[in-house]
Amino acid sequence: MDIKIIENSISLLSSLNVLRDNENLLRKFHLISNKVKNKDFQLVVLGQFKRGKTSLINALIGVNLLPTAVIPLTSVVTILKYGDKPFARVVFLDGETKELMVLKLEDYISEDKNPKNIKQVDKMIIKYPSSYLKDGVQIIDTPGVGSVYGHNTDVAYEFVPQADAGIFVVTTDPPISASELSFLSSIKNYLGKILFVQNKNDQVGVDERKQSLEFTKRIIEEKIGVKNLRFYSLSSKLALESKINNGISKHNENQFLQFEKALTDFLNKERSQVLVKSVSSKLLSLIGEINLILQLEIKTSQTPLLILKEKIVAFEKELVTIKQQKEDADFILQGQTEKLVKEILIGDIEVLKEKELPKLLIELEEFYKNNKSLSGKELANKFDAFLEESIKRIFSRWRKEEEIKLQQSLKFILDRFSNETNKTIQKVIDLSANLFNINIEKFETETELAEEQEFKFSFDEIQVDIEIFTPVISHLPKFLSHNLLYKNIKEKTFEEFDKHCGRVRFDFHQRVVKSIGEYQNILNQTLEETISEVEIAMKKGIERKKKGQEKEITALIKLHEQEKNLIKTKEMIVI
Ligand SMILES: Nc1nc2c(ncn2[C@@H]2O[C@H](COP(=O)(O)OP(=O)(O)OP(=O)(O)O)[C@@H](O)[C@H]2O)c(=O)[nH]1
Ligand SMILES: [Mg+2]
Repeated sequence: MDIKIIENSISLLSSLNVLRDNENLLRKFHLISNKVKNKDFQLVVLGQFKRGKTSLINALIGVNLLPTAVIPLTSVVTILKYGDKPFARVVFLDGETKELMVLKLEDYISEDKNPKNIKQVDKMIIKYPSSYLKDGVQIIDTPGVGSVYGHNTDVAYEFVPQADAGIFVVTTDPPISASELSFLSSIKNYLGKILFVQNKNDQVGVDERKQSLEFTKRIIEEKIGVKNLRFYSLSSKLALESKINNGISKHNENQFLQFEKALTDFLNKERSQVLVKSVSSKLLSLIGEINLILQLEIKTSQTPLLILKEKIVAFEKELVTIKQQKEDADFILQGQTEKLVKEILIGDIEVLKEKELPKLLIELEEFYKNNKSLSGKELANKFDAFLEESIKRIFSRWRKEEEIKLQQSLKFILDRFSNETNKTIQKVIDLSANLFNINIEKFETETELAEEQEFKFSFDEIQVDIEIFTPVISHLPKFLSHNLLYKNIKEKTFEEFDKHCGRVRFDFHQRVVKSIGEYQNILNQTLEETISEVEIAMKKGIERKKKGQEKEITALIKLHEQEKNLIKTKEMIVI
């Protein structure tokens, strides 16, 4: 289906009075139409280290913005978004952020200045005024796979499933390698949404380029079983140079232009597919809801006042029972959630302690051996700093991992809460439809979390404050003071480790409970909205009756017109 159909149906729906006069329906409608307007689209650039991924991005946007080098460089995911002015923000693993000068990017996203991601960077967000980044497109630079830095490969692998489309970069010389093949094979299911680039073609002659490409394609076909992948052969280096110097290298420019055109077409096509997929079922569900309200308005207009009032009383009475059943179900689920979270947290904290505490003690011993020559005061200060840094490192990394794990476990609990709410919404719909003998086609009700409402745990900074030095120590001979300090710091290590275990457990538990509460509120709000939509439709029926028969007939004609338009809109989407 074409995105145009979605846009047309949205504009048809927006003209319906039944929607415009119903605040709750209107809110749901805006949620969907904003999704179409503002949908982010993530285009991820992938490939082995040094194939020129970052250079390709620079060539696309036409400036030397992201750092490139001959050694494995990009070490963290870098997200480029549209912005009127250049802007950069680094996001750390513990959720902290820092704004940067765009020129200083290298300090955080290069393997050289941030080896093994020692600065604990989660990602870099850059805004730039490039036409590629308009309409919500984000270009994402990933660390290269297959370099000596294994952690870089993990980052790239993790990113593929969540991206909307990708560009895979290989080079002319060397052609495809074993690690590139194994990467491709692991993302085989996603190949349909990936464009392929043979970069650095300026380094060899035309014949060699062809040879290299034929080899790469043949190997992919043989080893992965995918035929006829379309590759774009180009030179990012020359393309960037020619963009900066206003088009000196004409030959290369044509090749690059071809790629840019393909990319634009691909983006348009993929973007609309992603949107159509995410929006069409929501639109159908909204149309089902609008239809119910419309039918209710039509039926209430045709029902005598006395009977109408009786039906409204019956509706409210039955509603009390439905709400009570929902509360009971929520209560049980809440208890199960608390239990599950506690069990996961307690288990994981035990594992953390078993794994990390002995390691830390060995590191401490090593550290002590290397610093024995220091004075008592100096050693004490070094111990303090060592422990502080270690605790922060261990717990901030663990918190990040645990957050992902808990998010996954909680997803299934949240789904159960959603199901419960959707069942209740369905009961309300059935109740109102049955009361007025409305024959409506069944439609899916779906309450789901918007991305920004998903579980997010924002934590305070990890605070560690250690001081093991006491004035008495300075009066002791060195061997005694050092032994004492070592003993003290070991005790402190146990103490601080335990303290932080308790703290993270408490913190996570609190946040999970709070997030579930917030989530339930959102779900309950959707339920209340559906109830209120139905009530409004019924009340409108009473009001119309009070205005007299003539007005009622005109209103009915208008309602039937809207019914026709609604059917037309539905047919557009279903076909
Ligand atoms: N000759 C030539 N060199 C290129 C081209 N594209 C990139 N390079 C060079 O190749 C090297 C690697 O480029 P990068 O863009 O840093 O490669 P990368 O794939 O991002 O590397 P990692 O971030 O380490 O994975 C740099 O020295 C670039 O100047 C090209 O089209 N032609
Ligand atoms: Mg790079």
